[in-house]
Amino acid sequence: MKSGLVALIGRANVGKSTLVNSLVGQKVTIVSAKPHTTRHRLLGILNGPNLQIGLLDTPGFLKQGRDLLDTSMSRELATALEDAHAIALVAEPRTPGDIELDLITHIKKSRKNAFLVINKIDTVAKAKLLPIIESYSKIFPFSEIVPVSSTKSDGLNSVISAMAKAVPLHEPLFPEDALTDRPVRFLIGELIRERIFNFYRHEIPYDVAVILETFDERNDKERNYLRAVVYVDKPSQKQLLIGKKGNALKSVGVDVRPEIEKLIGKPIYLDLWVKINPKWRNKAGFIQNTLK
Ligand SMILES: Nc1nc2c(ncn2[C@@H]2O[C@H](COP(=O)(O)OP(=O)(O)OP(=O)(O)O)[C@@H](O)[C@H]2O)c(=O)[nH]1
Ligand SMILES: [Mg+2]
Repeated sequence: MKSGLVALIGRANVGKSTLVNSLVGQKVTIVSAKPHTTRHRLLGILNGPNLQIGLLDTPGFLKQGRDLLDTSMSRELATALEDAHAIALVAEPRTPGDIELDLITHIKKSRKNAFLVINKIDTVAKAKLLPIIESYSKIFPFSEIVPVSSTKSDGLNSVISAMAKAVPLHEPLFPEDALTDRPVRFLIGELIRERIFNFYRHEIPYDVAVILETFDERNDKERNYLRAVVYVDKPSQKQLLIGKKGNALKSVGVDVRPEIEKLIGKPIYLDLWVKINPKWRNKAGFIQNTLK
């Protein structure tokens, strides 16, 4: 039996979270077309024959932080690097840029086994891959270079075998029926945040945090009552989020409800509120609360 932790690191938006979900076989971490969607490290668990991998999804690499949220995201990434037995650098099918070079420096310092996953190969012609692979292998001796498409589930078996080689012989680290280390309360807040990342433009998603304040799980009730608060930074953002006659916020609720119901296996009543918490991105205690 082999079991260990693999950290997936990389530039924002390269598809780390999509890859984690594809490998776990279920959605455990949220995905959006906007960069810096993931804010906390999160464990997804992959179980295979004689193999269990703890996949550490991490926030996209930030060269320079502007506030405490950015600092916290960078710390989450650093901790995942420390905890992991091996590292998967995830990149887009392009020659390495500044961010990839910085991350390779971190990998070198860690002295851990590292392999490269080139994701989104469905977006480029095959002929373009070879020069990209060559330029990466000149920079660092990756144990393997694996081209994949996470959305098309293409090449996933090669990723799993690269991971299997990189983790130690060990009893399973986690219960075999677990999919993630995060409590369901956190996952529900994340699903709501994912909708906001996908529904709203400009800076709104980046200034939004979601906290599930009430999760009434009583079995005697036909529906579970959930109260979630969406925090924003400014009054103008609150207006935009709610929309005319509350229509925009209502659409978020209608869209996310079935997915929450699927997650907890019971119909819900979802009460969504918007509150202003000025400069929350610089409040350590509040940021910590978004993790629970
Ligand atoms: N075409 C294509 N798109 C992909 C693939 N994998 C991910 N994407 C898209 O890339 C975007 C970013 O995906 P995420 O999984 O959120 O990326 P991430 O690296 O976790 O991003 P951060 O959390 O912001 O660092 C989404 O729109 C995904 O649908 C892929 O293999 N092919
Ligand atoms: Mg992510």
